[in-house]
Amino acid sequence: QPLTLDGVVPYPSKTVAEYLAKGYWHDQTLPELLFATAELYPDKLAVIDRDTRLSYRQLTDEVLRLAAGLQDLGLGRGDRVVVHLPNTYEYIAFLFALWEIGVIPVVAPIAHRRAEIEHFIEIAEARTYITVASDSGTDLAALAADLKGRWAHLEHAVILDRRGGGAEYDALLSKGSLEHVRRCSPQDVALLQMSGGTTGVPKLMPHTHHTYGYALRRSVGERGITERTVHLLVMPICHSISTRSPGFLGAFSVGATIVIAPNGSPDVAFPLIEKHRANRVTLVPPILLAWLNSSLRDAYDLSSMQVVMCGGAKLSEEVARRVEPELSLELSQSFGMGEGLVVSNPPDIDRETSVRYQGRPASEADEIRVIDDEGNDVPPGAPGHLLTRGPSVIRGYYRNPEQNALAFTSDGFYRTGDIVERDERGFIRVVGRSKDQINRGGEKIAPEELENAFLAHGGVHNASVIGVDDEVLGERIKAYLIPRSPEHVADLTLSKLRQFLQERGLATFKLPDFVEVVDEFPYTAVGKVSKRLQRERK
Ligand code: J2J
Repeated sequence: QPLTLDGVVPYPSKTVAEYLAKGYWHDQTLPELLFATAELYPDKLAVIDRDTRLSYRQLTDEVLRLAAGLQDLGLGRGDRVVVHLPNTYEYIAFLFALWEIGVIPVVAPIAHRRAEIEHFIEIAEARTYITVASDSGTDLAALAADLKGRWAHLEHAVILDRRGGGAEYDALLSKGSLEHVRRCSPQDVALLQMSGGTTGVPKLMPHTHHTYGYALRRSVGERGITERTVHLLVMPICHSISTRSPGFLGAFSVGATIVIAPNGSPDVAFPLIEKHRANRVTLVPPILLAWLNSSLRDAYDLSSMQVVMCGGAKLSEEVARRVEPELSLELSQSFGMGEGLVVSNPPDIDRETSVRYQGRPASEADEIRVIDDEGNDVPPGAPGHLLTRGPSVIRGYYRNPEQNALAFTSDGFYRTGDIVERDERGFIRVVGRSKDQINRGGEKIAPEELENAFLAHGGVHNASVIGVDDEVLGERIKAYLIPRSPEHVADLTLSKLRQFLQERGLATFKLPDFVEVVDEFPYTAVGKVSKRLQRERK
């Protein structure tokens, strides 16, 4: 029996039946996917992380022990647990162990801080918070201790050592081992994942075993991932790029190996490629640019690397053109979103398409509409708003009817907020954005969240936050501030404001790159702050 989780918009039963009948959704949970592969390839390496190398058999053994430990904490089907870990194999073990006992992980990037974590614990009524002792100088153990007293539902905190493992992890592993049986339904919510922000507080996306299973199978099929793939995972591990596009789940569906890197910078990634003969990687554009321009390229043997997948933000054509000649790598662009849809360029596509387009849907079930401001479909080649619906796309955010009314049509299409052009063949190019969001090298920032934080500053009368063009990151964050009074101007410097926002518990990647104090904002005819004019004036 599927679990009903309050605050989740269900798929119409007709759609469920159709997706199952047509084979888009399989009768398989995510742990079942891992266990099936482990039967086929018990001794193949599943994951390499620092000095840890786990075969599929070892990984599944560890998952079942961890599941026993988590069950011993009193966790069970439908409970929510916030998982806030850096790129480590323990993250993967926790996810499978939680799924194994039917618990729903709420996954948070390690860059998140107090403000985001509090929000997730509260909205999901989480029973446990799993994190590391510290990250980049922030004491997360202290944060956990502080948070634990705040809500009756938050019963446990599990604190790993700074880079994973540690006594609390070992204690969870010491409770024996569960037997692998189905404890949840593939139709259940598998995880709650943060969406790229457009609103004052981050929204959570409920993905089921069905939606994730579909997405990872498409991604693996499209991009030729096989048991011979050695995928270097460098992007934040909880992002859907690292999880299901194709990510570790895609890799585990075919018996491939995942090599985990803490990040994608050349000095970290290149030695790992050489050491483990990695042949695939997924990068965001600024990291790809760093690889292209790195003086370390000659210092390491990168000859095993075959395909670089790039997505998350617009890749400029000039940079795209450099990849194959300079890195001797196949470039596979992709365009996707946590809400579901991912398109990518097939491997055999011509060079011009692979450079200029981000891809096309892998299946007719991935429904696409490109419409004008009035809601009419536009002809091929014309720009329009992208709407999408399908077996990978959620039908609404978790516990958020207000945003759902705006972001989803009544017949279940997600309004992506992206402006795209689709050619006669169905290939998509991203040409702009209608949503109020900043894409800083693949990190998504909601201006409204920052504006709200600025408004809590005693010296700020009003705030408007925009993205300004940047050669490397695509965009950077600029805040225009109107001071309460002339005496306050001295407090509104970039460094003081960054410190203020950090103390409010905001993740570092959301802090502004530039601040400008102004007397007034430009307004539109209807009296709203005109971000378009601000961008033009900057
Ligand atoms: C321009 N904008 C892009 C691209 C994403 C695979 C790939 C990416 C994501 C992702 C993902 C872009 N060119 N190539 O989850 O599984 C912008 C769009 C989009 C938003 C979604 C995956 N690729 N974008 O980036 O949820 O604006 O997912 O709507 O983080 O990133 O961001 P996110």
